Amino acid sequence: MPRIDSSVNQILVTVEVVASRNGKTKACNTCKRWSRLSHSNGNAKKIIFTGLDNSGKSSIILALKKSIAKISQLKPTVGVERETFTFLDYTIHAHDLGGQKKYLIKYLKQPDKFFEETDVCIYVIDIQDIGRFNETLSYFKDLLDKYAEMELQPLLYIFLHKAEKVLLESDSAGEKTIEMLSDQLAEINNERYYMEFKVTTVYDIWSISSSFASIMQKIYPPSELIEKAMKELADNLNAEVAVLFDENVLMLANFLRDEQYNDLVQYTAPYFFTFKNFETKIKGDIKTDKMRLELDQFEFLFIENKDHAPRLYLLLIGKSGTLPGLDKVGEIAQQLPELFLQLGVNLS
Ligand SMILES: Nc1nc2c(ncn2[C@@H]2O[C@H](COP(=O)(O)OP(=O)(O)OP(=O)(O)O)[C@@H](O)[C@H]2O)c(=O)[nH]1
Ligand SMILES: [Mg+2]
Repeated sequence: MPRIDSSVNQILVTVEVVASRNGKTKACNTCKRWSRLSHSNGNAKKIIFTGLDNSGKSSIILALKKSIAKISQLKPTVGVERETFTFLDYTIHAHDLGGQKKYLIKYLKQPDKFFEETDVCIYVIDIQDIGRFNETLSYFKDLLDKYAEMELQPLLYIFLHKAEKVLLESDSAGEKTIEMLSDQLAEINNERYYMEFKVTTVYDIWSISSSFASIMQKIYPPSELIEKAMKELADNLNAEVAVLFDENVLMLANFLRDEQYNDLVQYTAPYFFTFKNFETKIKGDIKTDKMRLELDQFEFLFIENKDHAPRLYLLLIGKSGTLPGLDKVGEIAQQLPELFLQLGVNLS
């Protein structure tokens, strides 16, 4: 890397201040970009979806794939269907185990074939199907016994599903059902496995996506997730550096392709914040929510996310001519709080 003179006085070569657009940024393809960039990194996880037939396993997977419209056309799953998801740059192998009786018998007879190397087991129960509670509790017990025999320690997530009445209306009977089921499941588990309960419905997609995000947090430590999110952002924008700050110039997350860029960040970030503080004093209607700076063979973009409280600031550094236009970068910056929220990372 060439030597960089980090004196603030010499940095000011060109500052391009771009007028802000009013209103919120329209939805962009960020999510698609995140997933398109994903690739297997040898850190793939196996997630099993199991439970009785008709409990909603395949519907949950479609909800995660944002293919809600297809739920009405779902047919009972024949045997095991394998799906591959990407989450940031992790690969998730989801195994949707058809729940008809004949299949359950088969899985339990050949557990090695179906349950080996399970990292997470999502056990789905239709909480509206009271007549089949004993049946589902019995399969759950058999399943846990098989995991014990195989000496596996999957993380168990119980999706108490079809809970729209509980989540979207107030349904005290449904709440009692959930409590009763949770007690019985906990008793069967008898603290053998890590187990969490999630209340879900396809009528509230957030209930499913946030449950899945919390599973991801459990599998991958949040700091690692943040790092990966910033790396994906940098890769996506051809940036050498991507740093997220709060308004006190506190670094919330960063990705540096090379440690040597540290100095550049350290010296340029305060410069942008200083300029921001002058905004109110500048005559005329000059906005400083998007700034571009060129310095030698580098360019810098500084973007403010005004919709998030507290405000977030994204600093990108790239080789000259490689960073995208400010509008594109602005759209992506708008998506950051949502992404971090989904990861359960508290930025406030
Ligand atoms: N009320 C309600 N119905 C749901 C919900 N999720 C799924 N369903 C319905 O439940 C039925 C069964 O859903 P599937 O996803 O096919 O169930 P499955 O567990 O995959 O069933 P098998 O493949 O046979 O094991 C379908 O008619 C879905 O529309 C939900 O949250 N609430
Ligand atoms: Mg199915």
